[in-house]
Amino acid sequence: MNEGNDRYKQTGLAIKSKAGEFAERVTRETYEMQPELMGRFGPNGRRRTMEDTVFNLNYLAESLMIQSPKLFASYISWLKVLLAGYHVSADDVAVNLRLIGETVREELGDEVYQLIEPYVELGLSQVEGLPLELETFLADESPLAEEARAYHNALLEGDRRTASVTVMRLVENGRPIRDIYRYIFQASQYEVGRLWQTNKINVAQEHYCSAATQLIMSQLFPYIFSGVRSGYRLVATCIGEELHEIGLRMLADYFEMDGWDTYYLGANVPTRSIVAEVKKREANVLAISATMTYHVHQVKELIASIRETDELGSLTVLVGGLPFNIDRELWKQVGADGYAPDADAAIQEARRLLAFSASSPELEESAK
Ligand code: B12
Repeated sequence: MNEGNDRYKQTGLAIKSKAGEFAERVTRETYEMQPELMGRFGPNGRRRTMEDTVFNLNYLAESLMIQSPKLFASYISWLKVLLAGYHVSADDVAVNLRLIGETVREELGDEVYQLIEPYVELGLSQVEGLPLELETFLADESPLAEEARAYHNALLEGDRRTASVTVMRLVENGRPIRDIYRYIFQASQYEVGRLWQTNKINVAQEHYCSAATQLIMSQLFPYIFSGVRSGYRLVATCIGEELHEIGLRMLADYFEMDGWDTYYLGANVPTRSIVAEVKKREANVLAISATMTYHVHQVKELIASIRETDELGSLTVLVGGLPFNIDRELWKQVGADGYAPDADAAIQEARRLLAFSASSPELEESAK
C-alpha cells in the first residue's frame, strides 16, 4: 500500500475507533449551542443525536478508507431526506457535520483535518443543495408500470396473494422472467426503500414486502433453468454481515437463465468458506455484493485474500451493489476485475471479461 493510501486508512481507523467518544462531544456541544432541541425532541432526541453521529462518523471513516468523497456526499443527501421525516432540518444536519469537523481537528490535529475537510465540505454542499423529495421508482413510463404498481400496492396492503397472482399472470402470458425481476421486483423494492426513507412506511412493512418478494421469486424457480448450458460457473456471495441479499439472488438467477451453473451463498459466509467454495466449484466468476458503505472495506479484504490464493489466479471477480452504483470508479479501489450496475449488465461484463481470460470453457475447448 502506498503512503498516501495508508494515511487515509489510518485516519479512517482512528475515527472509527473513537466514534463513540467523538459523538458524545458533538452531542454535548450541539445541545449547548441549541438548548431548544430538548423542547423539540425531548430526552430521546439526545440519544438519537448520539446514535446518528456515530453512524455519520462511521460513514465518514469508511469513505475516507476507500477514498471516495462521492460515497460520503451521497450518504449526506440520503440522511437529509431521511431525517426530514423526523422533523430534523437540513440546518441541523449542517451543524452536526461542522461539529464533527471541529472535533476531528481538535482531537486528531490539523493534518488529519486537512484529509477530511473535502469530505465535510462536500457533505455540507449536499445539505444545502438537493431537494427533499425523491422521485418514485414506479413511474408511468416504465415498462410493466401498471403491473408493478398493482404488485407493490398489494404488498403494502399485506396482500401477497394478489401480488403473486399479478406476477403469475404475466408468466402465463409469456412475459420473460428477466422483465418481471427487473421491472416488478427490483422497481417495487426500490420504491419500498424510498417510502421507508421518507417515513411513509415503517420497518415492519419494509420487512413484509421483502419477505413476500423473496417468496414470490421462489415461485418462479422452475422457470429460471434454461435448456442450453454455457459451461460457465458463478459463485455469488454477499460480503460479511451484509443483509441485503435480494439483488445478489436476482443476479444469480439471471446468470442461471443465461445457462451458467450458479452457486448462490447469500449473506454471512466467512472468507475461508467463500475461498473453499470458489475452488470446489471451479468458478469462472465470483460475484460479491455490498449494499452498505461500511461493508466496502470487507470487499477489498476478501478480494485481497482471493488474490493471495495461488489456485485462484484466473478467477474473475465482479463487484456490485449500491455503493458501487453511487461511485462508478469504486470497483477499482477494491481490486475487482469489473463491476456492473444491474443483473443484465453483469452478464455482459462477465462475458466480456472471460473472453479476455483463459478461463472461458469455450476457449479451453477450442485450445484442446
Ligand atoms: C429490503 C431492504 C432491506 C432488508 C434486506 C432483506 C433481504 N433479505 O435482502 C433489511 C430489512 C434487512 C434491510 C436492512 C437495512 N437497510 Co435496507 N433496504 C432494503 C431495500 C428497501 C431494498 C433492497 C432490495 O431488495 N433491492 C432490490 C435489488 C434487486 O436491487 P439491488 O440490491 O440494488 O441489486 C441490483 C444491483 O445493485 C446489482 N447488484 C447487486 N449486487 C451485485 C453484485 C454484483 C457482483 C454485480 C455485478 C451487481 C450487483 O444488481 C442487482 C440486480 O439488478 C433498499 C432500497 C434500495 N434502494 O435498494 C434499502 C436500503 C438499501 N437499506 C438501507 C438501510 C439504511 C438499511 C439499514 C441500515 C436500516 C434499515 N432500513 O433497517 C439496515 C442495514 C442492514 C445490514 N446490516 O445490511 C438504505 C441504505 C442507504 C444508504 N445510503 O446507505 C436503503 C437504500 C433504503 C433507503 N432508501 O433509505 N434493508
